[in-house]
Amino acid sequence: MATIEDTIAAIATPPGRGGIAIIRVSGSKALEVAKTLTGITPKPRQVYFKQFKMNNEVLDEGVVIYFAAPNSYTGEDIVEFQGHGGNVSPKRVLNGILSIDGIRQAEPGEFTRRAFLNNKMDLTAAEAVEDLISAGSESAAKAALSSLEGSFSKNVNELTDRITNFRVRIEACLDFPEEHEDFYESGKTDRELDDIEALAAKTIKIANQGVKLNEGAKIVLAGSPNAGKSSLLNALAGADKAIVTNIPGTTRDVLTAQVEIEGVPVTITDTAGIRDKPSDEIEAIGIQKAIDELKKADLVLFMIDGSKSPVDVMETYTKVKEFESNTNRIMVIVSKADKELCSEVSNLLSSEPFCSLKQVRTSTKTETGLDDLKKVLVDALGIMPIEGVFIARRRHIAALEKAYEYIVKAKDIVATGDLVLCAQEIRQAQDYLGEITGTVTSDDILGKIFSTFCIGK
Ligand SMILES: Nc1nc2c(ncn2[C@@H]2O[C@H](COP(=O)(O)OP(=O)(O)OP(=O)(O)O)[C@@H](O)[C@H]2O)c(=O)[nH]1
Ligand SMILES: [Mg+2]
Repeated sequence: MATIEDTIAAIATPPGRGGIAIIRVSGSKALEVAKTLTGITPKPRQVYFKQFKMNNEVLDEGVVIYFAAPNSYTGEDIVEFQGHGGNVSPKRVLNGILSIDGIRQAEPGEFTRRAFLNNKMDLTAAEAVEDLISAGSESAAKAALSSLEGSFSKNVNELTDRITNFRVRIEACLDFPEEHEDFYESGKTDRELDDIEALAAKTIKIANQGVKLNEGAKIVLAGSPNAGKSSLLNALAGADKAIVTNIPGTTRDVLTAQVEIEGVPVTITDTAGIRDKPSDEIEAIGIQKAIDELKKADLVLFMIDGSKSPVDVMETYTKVKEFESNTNRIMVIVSKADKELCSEVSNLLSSEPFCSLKQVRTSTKTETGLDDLKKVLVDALGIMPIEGVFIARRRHIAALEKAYEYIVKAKDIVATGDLVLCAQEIRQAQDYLGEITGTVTSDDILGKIFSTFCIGK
């Protein structure tokens, strides 16, 4: 069975062609591995150029560095072999290392898990390591780095400290009832709880933005054939990604483009035009795929060709609505603004259901309305540029919201004078905050978190 006592090894750099690959070894046998492969016992933090050999066979040559515990990433002895990149050479070195008795392949995220267990970083920082690696935009990377450097934990710890101080006062009051009046009279208690609530609300707001940066958003272009969806995808992506023709039913497959809107990584998905009578089986499959994409969208841009009499627009909309019932997530794009707006389309747009939806008129030919569209998207996706934003995950939001719920409960109860119950509620809030930074965390949760990490990190 794998335990934390094992010495672990993994290639820390991505597979494929590259100049250098790093093979990392962590644990009590790391130095023995260095000795076996290079014939020397490296001094901590010194660089040696050596051949990496197993049983007299040269596997590679490169640099070996030793980081002695506890001054290493994991807090354990670490040896790094920096050899040649590529698909083969690093694996030969790793296999050589794994053939040494007592060394096993690291599990995903195991180096970082050990760093957490050895108190080198708290849980938000450990998660930020992975979020930094998979950041989809510069803003996401900056926010991840901010969490890694402790800005998220600082917020949570400040909240926890204030709650602890409040608990100390409550407990004192419970132990020494003569302080009971003082507890209420000064108005300090109300102020303290108001401050705690405000800080929790602020932290949730920033964390929500952090989740957006982390996860990005998904926008799906949908509508009747020939409405101009693929043209809009190309315009937003700034590249000819999708085929555009005047033949209805051109797009069959799902196509995506990555764009950045106010720093948030956004995936724009182009889909086959939805109609009742597809021209062939391939188009029918494409339409089904379009419908599947609707279910995953944060926002659907429903495109209507503004230049000609609407055909089946209501039917197509009804279909879209069937799979995206939240109309806050549907926006109407009226395309081909360089041409005159057809009066029937105009009538359609001023009547239900379209008059209740946000509408933007665009032309990809003259680029009219594209800047407006981006502004409206920022709004619709709830993207707010926030100072000091840190990266966050849904589990953090869930825990913060629970903590907030208990803070509000404590506030209600304190007014009734039931301080025992109030202390219990505030304690619950504290426990939820502890889940975020990892002071209160089960093995199950840790397993879930670290299993999504890269191997070698
Ligand atoms: N004048 C004008 N023509 C446009 C505009 N956008 C798209 N078109 C034309 O409309 C036709 C259809 O455009 P597409 O972008 O392929 O439409 P689509 O919605 O992807 O169509 P399907 O893939 O068939 O569902 C093409 O001939 C485009 O050149 C626009 O803003 N102005
Ligand atoms: Mg298309």
